[in-house]
Amino acid sequence: MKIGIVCYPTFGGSGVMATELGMALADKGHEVHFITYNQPVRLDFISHRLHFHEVVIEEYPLFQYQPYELALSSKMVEVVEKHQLEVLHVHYAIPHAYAANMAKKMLLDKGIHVKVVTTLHGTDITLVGSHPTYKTAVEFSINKSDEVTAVSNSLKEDTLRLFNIEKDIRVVYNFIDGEKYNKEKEEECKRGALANHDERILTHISNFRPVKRTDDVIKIFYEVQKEIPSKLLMVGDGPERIKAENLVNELGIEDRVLFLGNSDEVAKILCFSDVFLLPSETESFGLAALEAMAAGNAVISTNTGGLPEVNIHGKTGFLSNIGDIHDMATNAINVLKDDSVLDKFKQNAMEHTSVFSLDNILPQYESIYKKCYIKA
Ligand code: GMT
Repeated sequence: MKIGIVCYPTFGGSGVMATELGMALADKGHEVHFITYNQPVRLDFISHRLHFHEVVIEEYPLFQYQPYELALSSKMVEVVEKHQLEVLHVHYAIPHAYAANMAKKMLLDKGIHVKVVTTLHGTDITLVGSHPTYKTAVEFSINKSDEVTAVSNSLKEDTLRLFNIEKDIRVVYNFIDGEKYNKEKEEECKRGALANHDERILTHISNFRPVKRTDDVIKIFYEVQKEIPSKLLMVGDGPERIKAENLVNELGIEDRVLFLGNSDEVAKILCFSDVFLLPSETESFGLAALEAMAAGNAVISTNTGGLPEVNIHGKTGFLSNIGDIHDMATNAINVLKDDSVLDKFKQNAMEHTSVFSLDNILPQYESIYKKCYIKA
């Protein structure tokens, strides 16, 4: 099929997922066109079936806010027409689902039919989307999409609770390309570059927004390092980073915590690590936790949103209430203090990722694309 993918081209999970999906679809013989304002960070042009179309915004002094949705809709119309795309698969409802539905209407006026598949990822529903500022437009875009998917049962329930939804929402979990993580394991993991051989490594990866509670990550680690010789890797960047760095300094653990910034070598970094920390306020799925599990990390997380669907309490890691630093630190210490316990959790975590394998998930999206046409 000929598929257009619209996403945020950044390090955020929805953009990462959309990019991995596009590359996997191209590998299976589909023609995939990314329509975004930058080349997606994880996009490598290993296939001649992958294309990237940049959405360019013309700045005009009258506008306090540049009308990105208009530029995006116009670009979608242009690309669909030129390349005869059959489906526009948009990731993250705001503003992508709205822009895609407008593009669909404009194309219909020209006698061109394209289907819109919207994948809901998280804060497009829970934090931002349901805010009165956006709610009407988000609800409209969801109801007008040909197919709607959510990345977890929890997100589906949140969507049905927060909006007046007239469509079926199908749950399609995020996926993982296990091959990538196995490859890192096979190549020698140069752990010694970051920690002494007797030290454990804990990792946190996020966009350092308040919802990730990065201060809790530092506080949990502070308790852990009192009992277990260890290092903490903080990967990513965002508004809370300076605050997290200040807290590390206040607690006097600068020599134990490394801030690595944004990285497109997440698989390499995770291969060093033993435990992944994700104490989020809300998390519709927790793609970073899944990636960590694939690299053999036990996960210490909160029990919010879709996290219990990914991280199985007592098997792949542990779940705690939001803000319960003591419980999360205790769980991490219990996992880390004994080699055989840690190995068991790591093994379980890796095994559990088979539920989210590319082989399981990709056909679900392909059948959704086909279903749009069968229904028409
Ligand atoms: O909603 C966000 O925080 C942004 C979004 C993203 O683009 O990174 O993250 C959401 O989508 C990810 C991919 O499906 C999920 O793994 C994250 O759990 C989800 N974030 C939240 O729900 C906070």
